Amino acid sequence: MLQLYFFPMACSLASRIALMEAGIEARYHLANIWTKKVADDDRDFRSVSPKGAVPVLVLENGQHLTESAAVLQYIADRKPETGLAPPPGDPDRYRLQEWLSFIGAEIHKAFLFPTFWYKDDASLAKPRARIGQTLSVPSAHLADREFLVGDRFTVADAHLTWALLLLRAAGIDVAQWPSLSAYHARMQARPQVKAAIGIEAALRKTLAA
Ligand SMILES: N[C@@H](CCC(=O)N[C@@H](CS)C(=O)NCC(=O)O)C(=O)O
Repeated sequence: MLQLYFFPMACSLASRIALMEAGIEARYHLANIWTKKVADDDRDFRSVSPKGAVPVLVLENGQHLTESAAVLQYIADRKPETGLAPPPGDPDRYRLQEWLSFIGAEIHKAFLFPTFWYKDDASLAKPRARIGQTLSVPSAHLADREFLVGDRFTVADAHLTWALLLLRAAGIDVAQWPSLSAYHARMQARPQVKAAIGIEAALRKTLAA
């Protein structure tokens, strides 16, 4: 069985959404990204991944896969019939990778990461100045589309759905971009997305900030 190391409401939520949308059963281990302790057994999380960051997907052969873009595509490729990623070689597969990179680098690392890790105004001035321009890209793209890639839900939508949740927590009012906020409402109405968020939001409340 696949195993996912996650922290509630962190970027690993996208991997949980992907697993649930794919109907893949997995074992979930909470890794506290602040204390670097695995909740199950108090192990140092860096013994699972030297990066000390979620997500970490443990495959049946014991290999540990990190980086959301890789983990999400791996999960999608385990169940190609779900269409969670266009097949390799399909031009839309590169569109999927384009969005996964954009969300991971331009939204997550350029804005969300400094907001939640550095917190001070001086470090955040530039990310804050840039985030509007960044979000105008998916906003324009989604003005006349239901999903980021093609005409069905993919792991790129799982990733953006998570990022939009965190943007809200970071004080960004997504209502400024009506197509993004309508998209977010649609994605959150999906039963598996809703269930995944429900599980992690409840778990997060049990942990200190
Ligand atoms: N590039 C990685 C970033 C992973 C990452 O930054 N995860 C955060 C949670 S959203 C984390 O675990 N941070 C802990 C740390 O960096 O020490 C990915 O896309 O998966």
